[in-house]
Amino acid sequence: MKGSVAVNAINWKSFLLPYQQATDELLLKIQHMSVECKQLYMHSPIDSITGRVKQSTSILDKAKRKHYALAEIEDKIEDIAGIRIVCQFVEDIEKVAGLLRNRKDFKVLEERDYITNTKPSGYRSYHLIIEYPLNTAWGVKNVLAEIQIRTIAMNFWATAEHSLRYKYSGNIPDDLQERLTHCAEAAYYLDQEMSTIKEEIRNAQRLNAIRSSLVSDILEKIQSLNFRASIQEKDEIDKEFIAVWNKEDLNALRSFNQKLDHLATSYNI
Ligand code: 0O2
Repeated sequence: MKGSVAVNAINWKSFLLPYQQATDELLLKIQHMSVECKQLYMHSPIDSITGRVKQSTSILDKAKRKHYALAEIEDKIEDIAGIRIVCQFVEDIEKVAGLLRNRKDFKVLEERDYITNTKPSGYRSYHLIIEYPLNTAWGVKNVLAEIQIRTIAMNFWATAEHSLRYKYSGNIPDDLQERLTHCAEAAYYLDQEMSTIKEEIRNAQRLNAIRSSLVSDILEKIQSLNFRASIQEKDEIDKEFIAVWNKEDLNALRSFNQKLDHLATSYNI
């Protein structure tokens, strides 16, 4: 490895600490962004989020592969702090990228579109390289981080390929590579097919979310009525709830919920 800094000159624990803090903060902020979307639009373009700090061995491997001096690691390896956002549909990727571009708590330095420009390996994903101003005990430190945005299908393929690439030290046997290429094509078609029924899936998910929030609302009301209603009334409420619940009809649940509201008002709850 070129450069003059020896491996043992790096205190890895303190070197990685700001990256851990940046990863934790970004993870929390993006999780909240997803919760806000759910509250506002009844769904979030984000299916799941994970974060990780690159291990020292992987940092050294990458520095060696890219011929970086150890002193250059901080400026040149952009994915020491890494966030991965997984979406259900390809269209969600641009929505998430848009939300991230609009944020004022970090700066997007570069965008890498491996979806339009699929890598020769078959890798598809959208990457944002960001500069995150981290408040530390010693002041503000600008930390580079990579945010990868991809679909569930892209993620399935990339995770599998990553494990194989690691197992075979980058030299995946030809027959396996060929099957991986077929899998990449299958993942691409899966994404396309899922997009064609996206609206139906979204509507079903919306209805499920409304139903489960209505049912928990109803159960809470039944609970509070339990303290005021007579035994006979409680019995009737229970029976009616079971009947309405079994109908699997959203409107029936809604009117039962309203009935409970009236009942609660009559009991001054
Ligand atoms: P890890 O273990 O995931 O952290 P390069 O590594 O040279 O291909 P570069 O210039 O560092 O790429 O940046 P790029 O292209 O944005 O890639 C950074 C990360 O994207 C990689 O980190 C992987 O996580 C992912 N990635 C890029 N290409 C591929 C690929 O062909 N297959 C898979 N499975 N993932 C890929 P690391 O450091 O390679 O690995």
